[in-house]
Amino acid sequence: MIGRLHVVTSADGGLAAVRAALAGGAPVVQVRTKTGSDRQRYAFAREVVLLCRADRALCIVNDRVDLALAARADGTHVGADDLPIEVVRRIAGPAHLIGGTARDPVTAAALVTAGADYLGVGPAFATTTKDGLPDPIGPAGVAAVAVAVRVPVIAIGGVTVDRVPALRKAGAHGVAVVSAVSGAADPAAAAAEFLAALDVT
Ligand code: TZP
Ligand code: MG
Repeated sequence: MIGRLHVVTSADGGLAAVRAALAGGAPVVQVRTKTGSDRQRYAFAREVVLLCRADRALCIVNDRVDLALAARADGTHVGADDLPIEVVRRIAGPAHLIGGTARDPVTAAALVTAGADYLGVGPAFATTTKDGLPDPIGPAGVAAVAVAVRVPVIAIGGVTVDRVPALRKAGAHGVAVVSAVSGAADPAAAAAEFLAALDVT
């Protein structure tokens, strides 16, 4: 089963925040880059893959299966504007982890049928990290998805340590966070706090 804490990279944190999050015990790092050339994005992803390998963590690349495969990452996380999951699976093969994004049970079930290994579900709460998001679905919305699918549900959007218990109670397997770890003053301590809240030792 995939790890419960997915630390998503942020522009401000960069590699230093990734190193620290891994030191704090993060089991999964998602490389999320929205700017820069493909060469730069590849180089960053490759660095994160190597850091993750050294700490036995998984590395998942957001949006782009080509960058994920080029960097030899463990998986790709795709949303509604990215390549369809069936296509990502065809390109990447059976061993590649594929995450999909859903905010309702019908979409979630379709993504699982298409081959998603886990789902990012949200935004769970309001966040300023990503523009143009729909309204937060709250723990109740997360629960509606969690009961509809058999793959791990990873809640994303405005997740803080204090909100972990409600999300776990809603059936979330884990959480994905940007600002609460990658943007924290001490990402190692922040990751460790999340893991304690998620009951991971
Ligand atoms: N997708 C849905 S919410 C979100 C993304 C990338 C941003 C989450 O960032 P934060 O800082 O953990 O609220
Ligand atoms: Mg995307």
